[in-house]
Amino acid sequence: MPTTNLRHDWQLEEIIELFKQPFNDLVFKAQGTHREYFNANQVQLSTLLNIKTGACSEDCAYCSQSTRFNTSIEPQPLMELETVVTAANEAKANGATRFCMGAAWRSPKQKDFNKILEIIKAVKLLGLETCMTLGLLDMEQAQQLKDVGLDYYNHNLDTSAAYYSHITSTHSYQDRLDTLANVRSANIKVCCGGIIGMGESLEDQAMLLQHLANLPQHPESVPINQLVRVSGTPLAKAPIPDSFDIVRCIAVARILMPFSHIRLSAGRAEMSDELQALCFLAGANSIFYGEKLLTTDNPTLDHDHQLFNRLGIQTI
Ligand code: SAM
Ligand code: DTB
Ligand code: SF4
Repeated sequence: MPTTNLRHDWQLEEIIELFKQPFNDLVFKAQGTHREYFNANQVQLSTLLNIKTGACSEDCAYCSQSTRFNTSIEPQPLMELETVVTAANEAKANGATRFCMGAAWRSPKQKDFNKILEIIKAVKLLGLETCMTLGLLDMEQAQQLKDVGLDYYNHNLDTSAAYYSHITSTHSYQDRLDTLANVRSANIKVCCGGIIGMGESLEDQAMLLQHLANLPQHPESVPINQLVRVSGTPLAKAPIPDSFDIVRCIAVARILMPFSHIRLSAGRAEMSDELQALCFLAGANSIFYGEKLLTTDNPTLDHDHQLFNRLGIQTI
């Protein structure tokens, strides 16, 4: 598939103009773009497993796993290899093609890193694509992950650079950009997106998408999460965004990054089937599939199968 005609020079005003188009025009344009690059009736399935839970030093305002907030999460150390492999096998049997493993760390420590490398090797042997999200990485760590065959690294920008200090004070936007650059230079595919519903403005959403689209190479996967409002976190009572704004965000991401998988990520458990269908129409072509995200609930497998059957969507 030719990627040479992908743009990396999006101006903020152009993106805001896309957001402000009439809804039908925007969704029609996004669906047209989607069809140029993808089968519009296929959705990719990624299953998540939290391999290290809670007790994270960072203060990301949305996160159930920060040690700074009083949430109901019971911290758990890094999982044993066998437990991860059992879960990966189950995900594969249920139809997932990618297995994404998350750890609540600012960055991985050396003592855990060798175990992480063994986990990647074992999950790859099952014939699944592997994805890890472990926090900040230096170049050497990224290279070590690549050497054992890691396919994707997830590291979200979460919001605009301008709004980031409202969300986290313990690391910077630049820290996250440096990690993304390290992952890219190790030749690992990039999974990078953000969260909607943290009190950010439309301009912040546009700036986030601008940043992603103007990276030297578009992320191969772009997760768009709707905030899951976790009790005990500073964002527990954030207002729920207008459903149509989620669809607009997906549509703009699809237009800006036509060759990327746009993943309708966290928040599906609170979305109607009709809203999810609109997101697929706007160009979302991947989901997190499995009854749990990291610490919160996702739709049941039965519910997702029924939805895809009703929509005539084939899963890959
Ligand atoms: N600690 C690592 C990091 O911060 O990159 C990896 C795990 S972190 C939980 C992965 C991503 O999950 C975050 O960057 C955020 O985008 C998403 N996330 C976490 N909690 C969320 C929530 N309550 N609602 C929506 N997305 C959330
Ligand atoms: C991403 O963008 N969303 C996933 C994954 N990458 C790691 C995480 C969503 C977490 C939702 C809240 C929770 O379950 O704790
Ligand atoms: Fe820690 Fe990641 Fe949660 Fe931030 S998002 S508190 S870094 S687990």
